[in-house]
Amino acid sequence: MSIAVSSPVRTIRIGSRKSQLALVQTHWVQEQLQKHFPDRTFEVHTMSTQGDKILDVALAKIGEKDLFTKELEVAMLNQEIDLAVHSLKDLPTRLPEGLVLGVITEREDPADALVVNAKHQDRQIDTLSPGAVVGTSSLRRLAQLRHHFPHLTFKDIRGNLNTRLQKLDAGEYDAIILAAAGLQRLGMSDRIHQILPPEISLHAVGQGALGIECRADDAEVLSLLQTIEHAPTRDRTLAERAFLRELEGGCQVPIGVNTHLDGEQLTLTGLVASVDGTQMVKDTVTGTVQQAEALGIDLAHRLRQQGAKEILDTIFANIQRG
Ligand code: DPM
Repeated sequence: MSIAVSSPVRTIRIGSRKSQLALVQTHWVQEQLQKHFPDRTFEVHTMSTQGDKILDVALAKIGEKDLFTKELEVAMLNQEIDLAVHSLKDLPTRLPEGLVLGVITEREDPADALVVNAKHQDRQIDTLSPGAVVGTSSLRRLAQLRHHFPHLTFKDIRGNLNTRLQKLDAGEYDAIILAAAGLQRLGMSDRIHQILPPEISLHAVGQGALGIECRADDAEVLSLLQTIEHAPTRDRTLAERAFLRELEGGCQVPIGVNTHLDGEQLTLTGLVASVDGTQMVKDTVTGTVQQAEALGIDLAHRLRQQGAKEILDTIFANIQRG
């Protein structure tokens, strides 16, 4: 008589930041994986990152690219967790040795949204009164909005989504700009007053999608992750990320993008702007999805020829000066 020896099935440990949005995203991933692999155990381990702790300094001044990912990456390399769920736009375009972007899941609406104080219910971004105070701490949003609406006043805003909405409702701001995707995932779509069209605001690279990072040599986790891949989102965001990587841009630079997929045809628009919104270069490239990353690189080269390098060098020099 022979006894079947079954190796115990490995529990998969999913790492997450502790913010409400991060947890909603992580639990969604856990649920999807559980659906595909009902016999396995997926555990969530939460941890704080540097970006969660430093709340009083403008993000752009901190300058580090891995602010929201580093602690999770260290835990992965130390075998304490097996994968980490990130908002793709917070995941640097270059990952530490030994880690890879295992999968990209389906994107929500990648656009930026205008959220207003109740007294401005009848206004849109282009009808806010001169001097109206708009809250954002994204250099990308700031640069583009200053360019189009120089009569508005812009003020830094930090904290999680609920904190920001409270500050808006308390009257500290007339309006704030947030990613539509974050509001949608938290069940607060009703707060989206206006979706900003790409002509006004090109979104951040990867905005609205989730990126799941894991160890490069963990074939088992890599194969589990394949079940939740969304190919159209992958193709679009790989082009966007190649564009950003080629420009050597971090998370906090005035670089915006927009992608459009029509069958096999991928169109990528990118923009680089100065923080004051006075200088702006923008271009569009089209190719097939198989060329996604090459398209991103091509667009970066084109914008560099049009002056993007000088714009970015000035910004980096200013950040370093503090
Ligand atoms: C990055 C930026 C912001 C976040 C910069 C940018 C916004 C910072 C701010 C790279 N990460 O977009 O130009 O406004 O202070 C962040 C949000 C989400 C992921 C919130 C938001 C949710 C949307 C998503 C913060 N990271 O952008 O309103 O998952 O794409």
